[in-house]
Amino acid sequence: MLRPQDTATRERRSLTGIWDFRLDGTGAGHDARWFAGPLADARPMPVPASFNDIVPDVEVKNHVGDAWYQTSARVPRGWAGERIVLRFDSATHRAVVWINDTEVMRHEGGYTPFEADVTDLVTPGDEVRITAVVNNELNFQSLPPGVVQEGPRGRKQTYFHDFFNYAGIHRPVYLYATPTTYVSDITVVTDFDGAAGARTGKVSYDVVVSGDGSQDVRVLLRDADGEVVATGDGASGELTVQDAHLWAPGDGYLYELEAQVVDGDALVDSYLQTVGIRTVEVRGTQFLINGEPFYFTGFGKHEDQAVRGKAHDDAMLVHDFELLDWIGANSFRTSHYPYADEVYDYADRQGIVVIDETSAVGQNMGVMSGMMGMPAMETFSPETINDDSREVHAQAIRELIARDKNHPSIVLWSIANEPESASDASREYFEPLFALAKELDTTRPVGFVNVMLSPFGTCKLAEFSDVIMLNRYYGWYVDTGDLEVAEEHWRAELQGWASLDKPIIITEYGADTVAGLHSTTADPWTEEFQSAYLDMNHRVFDSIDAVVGEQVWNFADFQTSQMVFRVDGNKKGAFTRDRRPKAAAHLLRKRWTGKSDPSWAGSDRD
Ligand code: GCB
Repeated sequence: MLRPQDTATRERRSLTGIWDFRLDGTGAGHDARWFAGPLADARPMPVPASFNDIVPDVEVKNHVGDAWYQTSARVPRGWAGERIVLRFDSATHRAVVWINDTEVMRHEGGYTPFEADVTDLVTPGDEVRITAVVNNELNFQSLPPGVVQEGPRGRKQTYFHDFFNYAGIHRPVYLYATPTTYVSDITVVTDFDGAAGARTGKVSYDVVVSGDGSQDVRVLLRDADGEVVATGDGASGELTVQDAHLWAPGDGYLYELEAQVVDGDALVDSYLQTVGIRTVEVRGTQFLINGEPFYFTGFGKHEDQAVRGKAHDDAMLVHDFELLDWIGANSFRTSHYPYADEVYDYADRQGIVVIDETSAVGQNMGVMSGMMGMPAMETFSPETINDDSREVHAQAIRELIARDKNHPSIVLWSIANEPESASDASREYFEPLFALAKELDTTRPVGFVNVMLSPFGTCKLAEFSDVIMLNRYYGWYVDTGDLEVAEEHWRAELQGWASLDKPIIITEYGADTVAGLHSTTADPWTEEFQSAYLDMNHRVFDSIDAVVGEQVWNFADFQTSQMVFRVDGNKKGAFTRDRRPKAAAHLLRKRWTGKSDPSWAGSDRD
């Protein structure tokens, strides 16, 4: 599914703004046909935004169930004769959408787009009513999973992942128009021959055209200056780029492929696809980008901020990338769900490397159920995560790869974070999902993120993973505060993993740290401890060649559900939630860039 664009043949109208909104905890709105007229008793709600923190009301914050959104929009009169589409970039975790009185689409999964052709339901020049009911319940067949329990004060949502269950319409909504014969998909795969100076880039393309008109395709590839450097005829082919400028970490050089549908000399449709020419390969314990060993520095992130919750925001996007640059991070993981399209576009432009993750987080009853006071349960069983869940998971992988396949910044798919991975049941569940991801994209490695509860020697999924991704908290959740012992234990486990002859990325290591809390003895929760903890980890990583990356947990402090071991959220950020650096940020900057700030460590300034 291609994103809406403004091109010579296409136009879009953003529906972001303030919509009408009403909670519906009992689900009465469906039967009462709330979509069939103006939403009664509505309050204003911004789109995009999570609804939870907009209103200072615990009923809104912790709402479980349906939430209705409604707006009206005038369909541009110039769209007569065009194909008209309604598109949501996401709605968390599922939605049903109506145009006027007609249901036009349903979608499961909170982090990928969905759209419907509404041409027959709208009249250019007229106003339409758009209603969406968004549901935020998590169960064993949703991603992520959760359980809704009846409590003394109504229904309560429990889940097994460590971030707040923000919900709502988190990303832009569009009405857009294309010609009735149009480019409906593009796949681009790149390669190159030769060395710097005489490098020939190869861009294989595959363009899908839908509609009844001419199916003739022409493509033009332009360089960053807008010069056409290659052209092709036909829906698929390979373009050759002399003296190609590669996309590389830190050098987000992009070409632009224009896919045209033509009818003789007439232009029927035009779609613009950015292209970064680069290769990715796993060889032995090395992770190669453009044939060169790459070492990941950076973070696991979250889409999380005050007020907006998980809503996309360009100011925060650019600011976060500036901080990544400042600190010397060359990469991040989209823990623990697909992020907004804008994030990957910007990563492409900035030359930041991305590990792209599905929203399969919390498939592990062992990690959280004890802490949440829930009875012990099997993770994978007919009553819990089962075949239906796997189909939802498979669909999430399909939608992720379909949406993100053309981003040069993405070098690795992560199909799950910390699932239970030591049982035969987990192996049975996951084996076909690894196969699916590899079949859908033969150009990128596929992996999953392993949890501490499944240490080296016990994991039944590592054999399917091209890269070993480990989340480890030696010195924090185990050997708490005892960094010497933690270092021994950590090194011993890591040496085991290194024997598998696969690259290892440490996708999480971190310690909760309250900004401003200090001690001379580096006690847990202080800024000194966070720094000492990171130093210890770095000593371990530096002693093991198979380690090809370190991503600190987390880039910034973030909101979680209420738990006794969370203080207004998770505090493992190198930055606070409002993006102020903790001491650890300066330490990381020194390690990753060699630079230190004048205000920090005065004795070893640049
Ligand atoms: C993990 C999870 C992450 C948590 C983190 C923590 O292993 O992957 O979602 O937030 O630990 O801080 O406990």
